[in-house]
Amino acid sequence: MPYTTILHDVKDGIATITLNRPSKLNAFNDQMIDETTDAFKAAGRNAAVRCVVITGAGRGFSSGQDLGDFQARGGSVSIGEHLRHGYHRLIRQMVSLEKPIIGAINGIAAGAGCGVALATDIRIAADEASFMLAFSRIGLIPDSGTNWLLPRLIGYARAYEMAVTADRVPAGQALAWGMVNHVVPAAQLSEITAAWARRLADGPTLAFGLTKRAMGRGWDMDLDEALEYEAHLQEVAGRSSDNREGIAAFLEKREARFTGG
Ligand code: LHQ
Repeated sequence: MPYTTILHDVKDGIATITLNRPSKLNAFNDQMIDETTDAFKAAGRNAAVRCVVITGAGRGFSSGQDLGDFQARGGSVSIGEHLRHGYHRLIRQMVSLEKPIIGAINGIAAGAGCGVALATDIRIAADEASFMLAFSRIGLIPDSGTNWLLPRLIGYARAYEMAVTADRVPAGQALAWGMVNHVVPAAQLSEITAAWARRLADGPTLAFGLTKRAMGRGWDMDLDEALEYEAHLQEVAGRSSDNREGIAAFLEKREARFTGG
């Protein structure tokens, strides 16, 4: 599918998705939701892709739903259906993608844009980035998985405060709260993200994917279930060529050369 609202590049095992409606701080219209979902789906299908990076063009990561676009429909669309057919597919696609996703958060991530940022696995924020649950400013509740993801990351008290105040949380605060993994100078975001992407794309992709599955499902399990699930997934990882290569490399005192299988 030819994309018009995102830039999409696949090179050396790394797929890069750039939200590309900079004049609106990369607000999501229907097309951008569909194209982003499709790009993540394609990353899942392409065995050559071993890491995905998502970022925004211009000074924003994403300002969430394009409110002008939604308003223009004059109330003809139910918000629930819009979410079900749009953002839910996108968030599910990201969370279920068994490959690491890096969020290179270059600027503000607001509303559903914050939800998309939270659905990445490793978040690297520029020092000028910020996060904002803009929803309550327009009389809505957080959506796009935010109510599920954010309290798990930073705890209920902080998440609820972010929701009811809709205040901007600067990158440094987000780091202190555990919302992002790293904060870097804006001018170095691309370079540092590229180094992270290289490292992850050179890793044992199957094990990275199964780890994502184990941790994602583990949230809702008791200890016995989680232990059993780990054993089941480890059985799978233990049959991979990367497991054999990792052990051989250790014993031969050399760097492992993982191929992802
Ligand atoms: C925008 C937007 C935007 C359109 C900036 N839309 N143009 C799901 C289901 C259905 C309905 C509702 O929503 C949802 C989920 C959601 O995402 S709800 C939350 C939607 N997002 C927001 O409420 C955030 C709205 N934006 C803002 O509050 C500000 O733009 C922030 C705080 C993000 C950035 O502020 P500034 O840095 O001061 O930038 P700005 O406001 O000047 O924006 C730059 C341009 O981008 C401007 O256009 P203009 O033509 O005047 O230069 C804005 O109108 C446009 N823009 N966000 N969401």
